Amino acid sequence: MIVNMEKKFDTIWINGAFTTCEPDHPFIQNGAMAVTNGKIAWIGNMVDLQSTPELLSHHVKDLQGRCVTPGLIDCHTHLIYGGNRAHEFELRLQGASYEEIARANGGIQSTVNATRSLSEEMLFEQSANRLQSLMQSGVTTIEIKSGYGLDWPNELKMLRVAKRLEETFSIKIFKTFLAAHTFPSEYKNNQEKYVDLICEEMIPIVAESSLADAVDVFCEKIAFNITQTERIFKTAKKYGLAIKCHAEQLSNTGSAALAAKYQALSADHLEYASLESIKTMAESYTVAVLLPGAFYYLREKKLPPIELLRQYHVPIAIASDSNPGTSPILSLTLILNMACTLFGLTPIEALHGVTRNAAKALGIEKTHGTLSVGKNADFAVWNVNNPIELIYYIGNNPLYCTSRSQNIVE
Ligand code: DI6
Ligand code: FE
Repeated sequence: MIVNMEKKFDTIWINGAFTTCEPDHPFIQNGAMAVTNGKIAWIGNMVDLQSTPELLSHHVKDLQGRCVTPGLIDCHTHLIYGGNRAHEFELRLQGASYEEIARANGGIQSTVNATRSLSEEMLFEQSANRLQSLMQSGVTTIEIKSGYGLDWPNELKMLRVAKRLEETFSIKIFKTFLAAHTFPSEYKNNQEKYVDLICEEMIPIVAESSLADAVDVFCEKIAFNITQTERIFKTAKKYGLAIKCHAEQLSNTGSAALAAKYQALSADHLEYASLESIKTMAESYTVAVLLPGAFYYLREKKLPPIELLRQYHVPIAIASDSNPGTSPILSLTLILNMACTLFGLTPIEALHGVTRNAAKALGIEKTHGTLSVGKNADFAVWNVNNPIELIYYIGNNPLYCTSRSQNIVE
């Protein structure tokens, strides 16, 4: 018997269809979920509630049969940037390749120029609009990379904007330092000096000032080679930062295996990853982050090795890769659709790719990614009865509301 003076839960959500993304209890058809201090305190069938909802909490919310999922996690984005690259989109439609445009000082370098020229205030404003769009597609946690500054003042400007976005919108932002995105024009003929700058000056400050959670490298013919990548990984590890890698997007470099050897949280893209890379990833629990938006915009033909990832039980996450060059996409539900239609993931695999496995790709799986007792109460409520409908429609917005534990001061 519950004593009326003290209610058991802060809030209780009733009459919902819960997709927990837990392997053991994936769906609760007519369920309830209770939240206390920003954590999930109880989840189960309505019939198993200890008492009537009103006796359990002052705040009873009737979901009226709506579908509830964990809050979506976009675990790979480049959301903070200046300008846009619509012109390159046009050039590619006329037959120019991404590499050709990059080598002609377009590509990442052109966004670096545009980002450097913006004030911190303007950069914040432009990025805030994009963040709000992604949040409207159910995103409650997001990873954002630096990498369009490529000198210390501008990389720092990006990381400060990320922090301000986090505070302004009460959303968890995992910050990744990506000074190793490409060689800025002033170091084009002196690449080693730029790697020195990253390893000897930038990473130590990033780590000591807790400006980022991880370090990422774009390992590719047009960016950092495998030796340079390894040196940056070693430095990141030495300073206690997690590792991520843009691996084998355009060619087979062995970078996914290298990232796994350094216990990277994730290796991302992977269109050209080999069997060897996948075996190494499986051994080190490195998550495969697949990015169908970039595959789509580049009109890539080579699919990532989905079947091998399944066979070796490498967790598959999917993300927007939201960026001005190869994936100007601001809807994670569209990305869910693309993961199914372009990559052949099942809808449930895709959903796990933006929840439980995306949490693993950020190393936050103890607190995020599933609707389970003890985890943060980050969830999305949708105006649909079945989670497959989130993936099936394009162009409507079925989001009803989200709840983010970041809102709650503990
Ligand atoms: N791979 C990508 O998909 C983005 N970065 C990367 O290394 C593209 C970034 C850009 O073209 O601006
Ligand atoms: Fe990327």
